[in-house]
Amino acid sequence: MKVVHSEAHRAHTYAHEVTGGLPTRAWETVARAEAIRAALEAVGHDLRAPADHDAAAITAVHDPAMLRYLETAWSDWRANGLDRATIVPDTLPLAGYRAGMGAATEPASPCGRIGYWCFDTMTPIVEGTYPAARGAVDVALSTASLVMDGASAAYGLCRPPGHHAARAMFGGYCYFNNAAIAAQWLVERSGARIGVLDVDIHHGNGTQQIFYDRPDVAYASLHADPMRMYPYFSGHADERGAGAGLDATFNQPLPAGADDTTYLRALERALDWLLDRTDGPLVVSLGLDTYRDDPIGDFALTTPLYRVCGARTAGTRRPLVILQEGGYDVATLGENVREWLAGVEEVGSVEE
Ligand code: OKP
Ligand code: ZN
Repeated sequence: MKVVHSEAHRAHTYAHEVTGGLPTRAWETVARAEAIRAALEAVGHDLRAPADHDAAAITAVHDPAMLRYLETAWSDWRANGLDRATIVPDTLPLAGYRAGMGAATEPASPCGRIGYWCFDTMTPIVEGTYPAARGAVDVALSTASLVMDGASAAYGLCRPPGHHAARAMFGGYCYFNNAAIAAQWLVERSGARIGVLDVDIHHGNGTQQIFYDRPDVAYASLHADPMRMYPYFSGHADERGAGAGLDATFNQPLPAGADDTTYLRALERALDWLLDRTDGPLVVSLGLDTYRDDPIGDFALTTPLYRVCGARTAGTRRPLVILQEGGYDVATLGENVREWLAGVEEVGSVEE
């Protein structure tokens, strides 16, 4: 299968994230993407670098002011004489802050700006963050191009991931929403109704929000119930879209310990639902943090199940734009991605 991978992710690196106000080890690491790359190279997948894309595809789904923020955050921080290695927010404009008083506006202070745009403390900005995030978008768009040019499936090794990034807010290790940018790009070029299948254990709040009121991109997600897991504030089963997008969002929150059988049944429901509502390519937000040993997940999936999931997804016979999201057990991440893609290839008609 054609695999797109960028070196730019390597400069997005930091030792700690902030959990519960304290520095804890970073889970979203360079080693994750390198483990995947090594595993895919080892079985002979066809790796290539992405083409550069201009910012228009980003501002088609994100607030241009957020793009400007991410582009300038590091130099602004430095220009203000702040010399810490990472930028993390400490003051966040919750809905209650300005309730009844109109929306918050972006302040001038770099410490205020990060709280205005970033919704959690686990998504630091370092010097290499912006180039890496742009690289991940390039990966997503080059993967989508391969599919528009006739590939039945292609895989983009996006890092950082994207599905928590909303129109005007980033977080959850995500800066730009790679999958949403790819889906929007596909809508514009194919004129078809596009599906997004999000199998990361965390709800893709950003992707859901970006398309919530639209019928042309249908979003289906299987994830840990937000009552117990990050991102906490979205992903309930009664969130089904709004306005013209009503019934174009489908959430299946699953219990702790969800096993292969439970998961496969939910995946099949999501695929049937997507087939009914779309007629074009599917974008897959591929998170492997559903794995039984994932350090931040609580599902019980096994490696062989990923091959079955890939095969069932390819069984839709829709072109697949498969984009990497989470997955934090570095020891097994490469083989779990490899197995998912092997399942796709087993269904056939995937060139190379
Ligand atoms: C990004 B993606 C662990 C807290 C983790 C952030 C999770 C972001 C997941 N103690 N919080 O969906 O894999
Ligand atoms: Zn995740």
